[in-house]
Amino acid sequence: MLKKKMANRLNEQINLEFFSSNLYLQMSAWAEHKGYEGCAAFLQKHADEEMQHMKRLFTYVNETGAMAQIGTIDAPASDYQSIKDLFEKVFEHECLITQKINELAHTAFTEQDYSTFSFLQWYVAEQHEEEKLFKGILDKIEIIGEDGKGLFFIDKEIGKLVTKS
Ligand code: OFO
Repeated sequence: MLKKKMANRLNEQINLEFFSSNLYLQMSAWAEHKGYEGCAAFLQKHADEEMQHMKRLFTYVNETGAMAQIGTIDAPASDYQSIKDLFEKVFEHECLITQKINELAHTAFTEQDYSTFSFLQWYVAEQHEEEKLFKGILDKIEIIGEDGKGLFFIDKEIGKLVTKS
């Protein structure tokens, strides 16, 4: 049975995962608009993954005697300076999510809610993967460079990630 405090925190995370999904979907629209089809496809797929993150939490809250509560979801930014700027913002956002997951795990532990603590381990591992993935993309952008045909190759490389995962 979830305590009120824990249920509230998990509901906040449901909201954040929704926001992540909307953010990446919005970013995919920007990428599409600018002609970066590979990035757009990748971001769309990632938006779907964020919905899965949301659903996993949604189900857990409902299954543990509380009720999932969807709140107001902030509108995501829709303008970016460049592909590099966009992925820097993705990376920053993922670091924020990691921090939030760590705070959730801390709350679960200190509340002696070991079931939730155990449930959250999936997210702890997932955030490690997410940070690695987006840091890798930023490294690629740095290596290829945005001059000349660079952007074309960056878009191609990021597009390839859609089939990899
Ligand atoms: Fe991108 O990990 Fe959920 O929010």
